Order: sequence, then C-alpha cells, then structure tokens
Amino acid sequence: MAVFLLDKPLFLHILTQLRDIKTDQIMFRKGMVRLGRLIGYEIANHLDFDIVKVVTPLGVEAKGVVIKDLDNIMIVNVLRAATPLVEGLLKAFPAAKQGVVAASRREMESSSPPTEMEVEITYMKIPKISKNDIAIIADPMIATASTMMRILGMVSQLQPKRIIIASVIASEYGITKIRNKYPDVDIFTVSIDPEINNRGYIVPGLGDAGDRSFG
Ligand code: U5P
Repeated sequence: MAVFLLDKPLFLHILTQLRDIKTDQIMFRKGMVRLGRLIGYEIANHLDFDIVKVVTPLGVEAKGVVIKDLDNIMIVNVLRAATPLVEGLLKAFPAAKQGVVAASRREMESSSPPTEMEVEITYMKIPKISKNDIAIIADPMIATASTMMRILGMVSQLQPKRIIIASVIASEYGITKIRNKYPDVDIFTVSIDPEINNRGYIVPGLGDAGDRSFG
C-alpha cells in the first residue's frame, strides 16, 4: 500500500479554509468539491498508461499517452460527508460509475480515544464492476477507520483491479489499521493528523464533515 500525501500549497490552501471554524456551509462545500477535483487529477496521474502515436492535422506523428483506466472507474460515495468530494472527483472521472453507502457511526463520549466504533450501514448500492475496474472509495475523514474497514470489506469482495481511497484528512491510527488489513490499497489524502479525541473526532481535523457541508 502506498500513502500519497497531497501537501502541495493549493491543496493546503483549500484544506486550511475547510479547517477554519469561520468557513460557512457554502464555502465549505465548495472547498470539498475543489479538493475532490484536484485529488481526482492526482489519482489519474497514478493510473496505468500506454504510450501511443497519433497523427496531428499537420500530417505528422506525435508520441502521446492514453490512460485507459480513466473509463474504468467506480466511485463509492460514503453518505453523506463524501457527496461534495465525489462531485469534484466526477469532474476528473466523468465516465465513472457511482456506488453509494449510507454509513453512520454510533458516537459517544468515552474516557479515552476509541479505537473502534460501531458503524451502522442503512443503505448500499454498488454497481456491477469488472476485474478491469478501479474502485475509488471517497470519504473525507478517516478517524478510527471503522467506517472504511466495513466498506473495504464489501468492495474487496468485488475484486476490482485496484482499490484507492480518496480522503482529505486521515488519522495516523486509521491509516495503520487499513494498511495492516489491506496492504494493497492506496490512500490519497491531503493531511495525516496525529490524534483522535474521546468522541472519535480527528484532531485538529475540521469537525464533522457531513454537518459542515449540509448542516
Ligand atoms: N468523521 C468526521 N469528522 C471526524 C471524524 C469522523 O466527519 O473528525 C466522520 C466521517 O464522515 C467519516 C466517519 O464518514 O466519521 C469516519 O470515522 P471512522 O469510522 O474512521 O472513525
């Protein structure tokens, strides 16, 4: 598994707006869409490609690149927090199929940071995929990774060619948990934050991504 840390200034500029408590719902959602698009382009830059030749209008050959897998993408939208992120990803992968999973954590205050949280999945619809397809699971926040592990369990059974996680902030703990069980999964994230608090929120984080996008 590789972790791709997307920490170039434009990513961090948008992340900083998302972290800021003063950023309102509209701007938050817009920032998530922008990040989704940028993360999508980064993922596209790490897909397999072929070297091809084309003939230009000048009648001469030019060497070029074709990323075949651009048309073999299935994006899983982890409702509801991932919806604006997926909107952005779809700009990078307009031909993508889309699956949805409605997942919610049972949140409660405990005396120490949770390592596991109960996750309820109330709806799930994943389109048929082939062995040539790449599954991108989008969730802006990976804290205890309880949600992601449930979804990875389902998506890995479909045996896609590759599984990629698109996230904005992942905790160190969550990444390690995913890496131990799913060593072949790639994670694209803008930040790796160090802590999880007693309610299961990433610190410093950006709060509840679903609430901040949708109220
Ligand atoms: N979540 C947040 N903010 C946090 C931590 C978690 O919004 O600081 C939400 C995300 O929407 C994500 C889920 O779907 O909880 C991931 O938590 P976990 O299952 O990794 O603990």
